[in-house]
Amino acid sequence: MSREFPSPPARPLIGHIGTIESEVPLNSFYNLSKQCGEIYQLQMIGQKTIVISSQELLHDVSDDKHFRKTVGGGLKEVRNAVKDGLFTANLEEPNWHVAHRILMPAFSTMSVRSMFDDMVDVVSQLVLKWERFGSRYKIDPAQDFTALTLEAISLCAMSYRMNTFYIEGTHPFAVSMADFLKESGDRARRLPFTGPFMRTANAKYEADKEVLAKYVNDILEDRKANPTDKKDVLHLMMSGVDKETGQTLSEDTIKYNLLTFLIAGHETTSGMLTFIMYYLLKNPEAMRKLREEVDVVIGDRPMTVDDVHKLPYLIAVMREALRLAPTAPLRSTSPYEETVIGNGKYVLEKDARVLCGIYMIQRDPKVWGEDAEEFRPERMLDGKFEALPPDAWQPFGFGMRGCIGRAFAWQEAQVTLVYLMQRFTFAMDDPSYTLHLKQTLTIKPHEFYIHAIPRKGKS
Ligand code: MNH
Repeated sequence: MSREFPSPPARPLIGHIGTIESEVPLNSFYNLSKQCGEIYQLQMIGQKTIVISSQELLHDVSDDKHFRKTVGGGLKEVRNAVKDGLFTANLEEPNWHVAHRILMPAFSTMSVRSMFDDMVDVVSQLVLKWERFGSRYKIDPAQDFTALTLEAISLCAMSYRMNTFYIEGTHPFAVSMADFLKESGDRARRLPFTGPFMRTANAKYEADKEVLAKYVNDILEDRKANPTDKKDVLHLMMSGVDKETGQTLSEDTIKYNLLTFLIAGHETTSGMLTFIMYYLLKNPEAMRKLREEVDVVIGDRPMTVDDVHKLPYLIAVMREALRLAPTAPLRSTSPYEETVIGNGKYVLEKDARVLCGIYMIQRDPKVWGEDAEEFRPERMLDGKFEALPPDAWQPFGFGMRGCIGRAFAWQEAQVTLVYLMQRFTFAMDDPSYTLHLKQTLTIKPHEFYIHAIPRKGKS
């Protein structure tokens, strides 16, 4: 049994900070897992981080009784704007428990079904934009899908139109959010004593935080001034009572969670849609099968909420894209007590910082075979997904702290992809493009552009 794990060469004082590339840290984590194996340790600013990258080890630490989510690194910096909102709260914080109990029902499959019409509204705006621009226009799918997912979460959850499709370029809120998240990540990698000297970056950071807070404030004030009968997520936030404690959510807690949903609810889903576009364009046979499924099952009629159960190949495509490109590629956890994992091989000390390399784990050749790096939706079909070993596929996190927006993201992606398949065929702007990643807290394809060609007689 070992307590110390393989480690790449370190440098004095800064340890492994220089070992991890700053543009796409994930590439370094991935390469180190090839080099060091399923568990390795890094020394970062005096703190030891243990990185795991196999399904077996992920399964061992996916256990709410013995492990808890830790909010460190970039995520801790995100707290500067959202404090103890659902995503960034520590389990010791009572507000997490109260907000979790009040808000879980708002994102159940049933509640999400009731958001179907609003989702169609938003997707229709994207379709209209791409139809108007026509096939010659070079689309930045990451940007347009970001507009889509931001509009969807604000309209569906808050009945508030940001009107992201009616603004030149990227919506100021989305710009501030992306910059805020980027700087939060950068701060976590900077040496501690350099922070105060980053004057320009710090001023920009504060300004971005204000833009975010201002929008959330507007959304809440707008609702107070214009009460509605619609029982949306914002309504539940303002009126919900926790059955266990009798507590309601304070105004600050409402704001932190509104911002949490706007942040957590859009980057991951837009990244997922962009990766799906990439993988479908790189794998024409998968594109063909998906188009055929949509044409046969739905054809030209408008999609209904019940269609989401009738498209197994679409679901396989979504699962396979999130396997190869989990848009939240890393998560952190910690054992409450000293804990042995890996079938007696490894000892984790109490409170050890464990980084789960979901991105690597979902390519574990022991689980996925020699073609693990290939996009093959067929491996998710015909009961094969259900027969996977536990936690082999874990893009939405685990247990108590798992994603609250999973059903929402799922339905949103289904509606989007069905509408896009019905209306367009697609081509890559540069057919020789190969995937490189852009990483903030999430990942998406970098500098990937497409063309959308309206299907004749389909509009
Ligand atoms: Mn989401 C937690 C991935 C869409 C709101 N989400 C998580 C976690 C992962 C994750 C992983 C756990 C993180 C951790 O352990 O530190 N989320 C995704 C992915 C998609 C996604 C891959 C889309 C694809 N998430 C969404 C959407 C919303 C949302 C949409 C909002 C509507 N997610 C959350 C919130 C949490 C979370 C809130 C925090 C839950 C908690 O800890 O209580």
